[in-house]
Amino acid sequence: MKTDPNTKTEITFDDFKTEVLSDYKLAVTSRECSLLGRREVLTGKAKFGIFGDGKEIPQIAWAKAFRNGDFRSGYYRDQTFMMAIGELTIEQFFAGLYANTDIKEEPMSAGRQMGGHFATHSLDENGQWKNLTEQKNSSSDISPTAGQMPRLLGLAQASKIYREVKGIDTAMFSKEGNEIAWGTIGNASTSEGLFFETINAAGVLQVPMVISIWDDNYGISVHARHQTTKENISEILKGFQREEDQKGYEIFRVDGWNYPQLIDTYQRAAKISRNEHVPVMIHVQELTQPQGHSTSGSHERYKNKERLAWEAEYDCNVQMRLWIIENNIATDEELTAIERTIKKAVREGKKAAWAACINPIIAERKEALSMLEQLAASSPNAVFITKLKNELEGFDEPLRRNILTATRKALRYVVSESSSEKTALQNWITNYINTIQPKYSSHLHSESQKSAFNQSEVIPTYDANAEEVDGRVVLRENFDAIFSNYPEALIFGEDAGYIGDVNQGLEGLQEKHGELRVSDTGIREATIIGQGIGMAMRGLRPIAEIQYLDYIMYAIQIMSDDLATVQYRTKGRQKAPLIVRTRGHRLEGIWHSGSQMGGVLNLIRGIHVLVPRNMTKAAGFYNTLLDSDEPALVVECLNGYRLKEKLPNNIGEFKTPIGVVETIREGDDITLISYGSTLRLVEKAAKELQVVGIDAEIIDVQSLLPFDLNHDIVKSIAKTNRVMVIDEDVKGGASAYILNEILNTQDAFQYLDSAPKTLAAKPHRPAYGTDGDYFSKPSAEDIFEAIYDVMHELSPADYPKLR
Ligand SMILES: Cc1ncc(C[n+]2csc(CCOP(=O)(O)OP(=O)(O)O)c2C)c(N)n1
Ligand SMILES: [Mg+2]
Repeated sequence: MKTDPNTKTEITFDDFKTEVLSDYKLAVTSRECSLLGRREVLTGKAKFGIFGDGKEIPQIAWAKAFRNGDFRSGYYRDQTFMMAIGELTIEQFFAGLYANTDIKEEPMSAGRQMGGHFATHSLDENGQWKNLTEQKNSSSDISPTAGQMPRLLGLAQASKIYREVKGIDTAMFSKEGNEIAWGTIGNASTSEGLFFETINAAGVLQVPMVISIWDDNYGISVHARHQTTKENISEILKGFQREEDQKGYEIFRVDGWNYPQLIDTYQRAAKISRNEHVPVMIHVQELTQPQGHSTSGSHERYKNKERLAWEAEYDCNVQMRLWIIENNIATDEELTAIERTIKKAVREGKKAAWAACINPIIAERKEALSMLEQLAASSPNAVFITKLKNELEGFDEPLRRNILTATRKALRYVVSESSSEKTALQNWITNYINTIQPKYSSHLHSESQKSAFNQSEVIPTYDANAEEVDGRVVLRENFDAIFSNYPEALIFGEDAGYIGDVNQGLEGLQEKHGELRVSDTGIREATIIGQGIGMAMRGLRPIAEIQYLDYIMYAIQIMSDDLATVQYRTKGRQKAPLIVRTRGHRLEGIWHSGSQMGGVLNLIRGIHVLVPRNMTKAAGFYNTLLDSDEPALVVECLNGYRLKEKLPNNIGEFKTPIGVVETIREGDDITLISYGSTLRLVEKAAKELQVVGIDAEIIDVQSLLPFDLNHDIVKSIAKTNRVMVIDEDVKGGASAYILNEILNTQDAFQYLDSAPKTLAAKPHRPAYGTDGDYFSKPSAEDIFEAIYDVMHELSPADYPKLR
């Protein structure tokens, strides 16, 4: 089904005819998949369908320009393209629709994403890189409209880095930066901020990115007049057009039903972008949606008769067919015969895909039925068990949950019996869940050798007369070592380049390591993250700097929807080990003091969240992360850059372990759990509590996600029998998360002699003045009094009320 990527200049008519007919066959095959796919949803075999009908021909033209090593970052309309590059068969198309959980059958996501969300495998089954230069690559799609754009920027930038930075081992990733990152987006989705942010950034960076806009005049039911100024995206983006003396974009416009023009346009676009590293925009107009937007509704509701008639006439497949006949390439009869054969092939592929999806479940059901039958034979409650068995047997298209519902419910009928059949069923259920659960839950994190969980601690060591330096110097020296040791590492962000970041943790490093590796970016947090995701997907080790934690809100959507889900949504076949560096906690004012940790923690499961209390700990985290293959957010303490720390003599080597807490003060009366800047206040309060005879143990969490993997906190609580979690997030935020871990995961309840407490900030953000912090976040006095109150409750005589 593959098309020939090399459009030859001089070919015989037969060659030409073969290529054209092969393209037409592909267009018809893809269309037939869309038509049958819709029917599968309407009859209930699949849950939801969104297809590429009406966009076939431009995608075939695009595929001819797409080479090994190139990357796609697109959206749900691109099935024809995926078929054209040989990465989607009819069976796989239907396996996606049916959500087959076997990655061999459904290589896009093993049933985790709805159909129409495409991907190729960058990693093998052990999480090792494949040679990306020898295959055609598609980054894994996400559903939020325009969410593919930030990543596209990074995929394109990687080529620039590989072409221009010396010393990187490019063997698996790039051939002299000759790869194009190809994006696709719907016309309506260009209304999103992420689209405009990416377009501007790619123009500034001058990266080999070709963005195709599939314009069908609609976004679901909403017409272009509500979406786009002048109803024409390439018209309003004209100002991006490059000029003789000014860098910018090359912009093309082409009709989506014009096969020869499309081929010509894509060839020209590829040449410019690949050779010159110039971004290109292709506005593909006059596209249609033969079946409407998706299976959720019909477009007859919002398109008038004229529009529907126009769409029928300008359907790109219909136009290609006409063109073939008009140019005497093939006859109507030849084409009809081709269409008939394809219809049959798609029907058969669909059947095979359904069998591959349902047969394993039917086999699992057979086992369950036999267990139930045996259980019934051995139980006085046979009637009830047999009823469950019959129900399970009655499903024409059983689901795994039907199997578990029947078997788990059956156990309730034999709860007070004892028989070998009961034990057998109990074991069967446990084994079944253990086998099946990973199909739905694996690979939230890397499961490779390089997983951050496999990294062990390397303690910082010091000369006897180690110098005391500002914390930022420890960081700077460590980043210097990182850029020397890892040629593929690079850092970028607002003010991160020339001045070496707002706190000078990168001072002098641009001069030393070059403008491409230590660079300034525009003010555009979402695409800073996108640069990182894309480059990390292509084998580089980016560190994306978000200037302040407060501003991560602009980036949190893409971190949550894209970065956090890369491993999970590809079942471990893609990764983006991006390090996000930021600084936060306790400075001043509403937007420079933020600790929206609870929100962050809940939104980015899949990314490690690390909160080092000082710059040595932070540097150690960067060293650990660079040796692992996972994404992480590191929040440095904003008020810690000028505090003195000893300069280790093993800079670049020491490693802070991930998911490991540290006891920083030992005590017997109460365990205090905290992290980041608040820890210094907790330490101060603990010293003052000592004076009144209260002996507090302090644990630095360090790593919020993952959390205390060794369960050291509960060991401390077993000793002190009391616990308080203190942080500067709002109530119910990170402190509630920590307490939940302690109570539900570590079962600390049994050791507690006092109610477990949290002490958090006021629900508002801090006022700007120096007193703002004191009256908004827990102060040393608040901490002292809260702990004192716990002890007062325990023994009012020893600890009389303070006020
Ligand atoms: C952020 C976000 N908002 C809304 C949606 C729901 N949605 C899915 S597709 C779509 C319309 C997209 O239209 P367009 O970009 O023109 O692509 P087309 O489907 O027409 O090819 C909408 C609103 C979404 N997926 N993501
Ligand atoms: Mg549209």
